[in-house]
Amino acid sequence: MPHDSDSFYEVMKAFKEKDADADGDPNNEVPLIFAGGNIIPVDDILPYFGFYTDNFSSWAIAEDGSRVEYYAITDRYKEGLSYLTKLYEEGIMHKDSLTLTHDQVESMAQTGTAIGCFVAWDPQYTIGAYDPSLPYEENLVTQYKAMPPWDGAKATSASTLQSAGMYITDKCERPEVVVAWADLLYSEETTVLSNFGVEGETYRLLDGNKIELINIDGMAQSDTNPHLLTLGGATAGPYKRYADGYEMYYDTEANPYIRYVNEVNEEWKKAGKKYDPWPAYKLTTEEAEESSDILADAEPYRTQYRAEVITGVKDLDSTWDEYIETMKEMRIQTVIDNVNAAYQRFLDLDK
Ligand SMILES: [Ca+2]
Repeated sequence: MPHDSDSFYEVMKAFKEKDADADGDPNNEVPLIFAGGNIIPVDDILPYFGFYTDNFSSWAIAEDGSRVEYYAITDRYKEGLSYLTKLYEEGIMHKDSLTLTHDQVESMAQTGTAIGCFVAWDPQYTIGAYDPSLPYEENLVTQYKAMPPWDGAKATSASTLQSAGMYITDKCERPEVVVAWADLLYSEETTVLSNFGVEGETYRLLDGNKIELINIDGMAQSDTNPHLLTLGGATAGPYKRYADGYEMYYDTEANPYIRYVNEVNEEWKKAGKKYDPWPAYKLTTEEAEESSDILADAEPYRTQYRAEVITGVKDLDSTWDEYIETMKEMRIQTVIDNVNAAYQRFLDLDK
């Protein structure tokens, strides 16, 4: 199991060169792949380098916790980019990793392409759901193990502490009805419905308070939030997320794989290898508006530059200074200041 960038490189290289799937063709393996076209950006490798990032954002909390960095203009990001460029150049990273969608990666994996490493919430999303009718070892997904954070790094945690809001338009004639409906989102009944669906159809109730998911074809059953009722993107919805009186029941005899992701999560937590969830700092309206105007230019520029460097259109070392200069002209420092003002207000709450 790789434990730093060098050993990861060696393992990926061996996967590529030594005919990992043993079909006699040493060139049909995919050592490393991302679904960068929609949900799995190549930046997902950065936490392994010790980036304390929020999911899917370009921000990282500095090592001493004192401030938030727009990581895409830091030297350590430059090192990460250089590493990704090497993986691309040498054919270790799949050449379409910046544009492939998750569906495409999933279909490659499930039609026989040997993939060495990929990113997913649960390996079943990419490799295919565990089939309890087959022996454990014959399920391809069981051959994949979660790679622990590299030396000195930790894994990111979902940003479950982010605040979410609900807005009512001034055209709404009966706001009290909307608010009453919102109240329902915090009831135990609706929480169970939104997380687990309908009793008898998508879950079974055992011993009065144990919920077992059923009939969720093709979905990884270890996922306890199967998006049966999605509100506001499901992960940051303005509603109660956990049903206090219930617990998940897993039939580990019928499906010994079902708790794999949870177990890895618990193991890393116990070993101190998980960052705390991101703080719920909040920008003022002015800070947010100004920042989003600037990021509307800076973010596409960041991803464009990242793609050009990785694919070799631009040479990293000779264009980096110009990239930083352009970011400064786009006033990225103003966004950094705004975000840090909000972060500081959050830290001050503890005082
Ligand atoms: Ca092969």
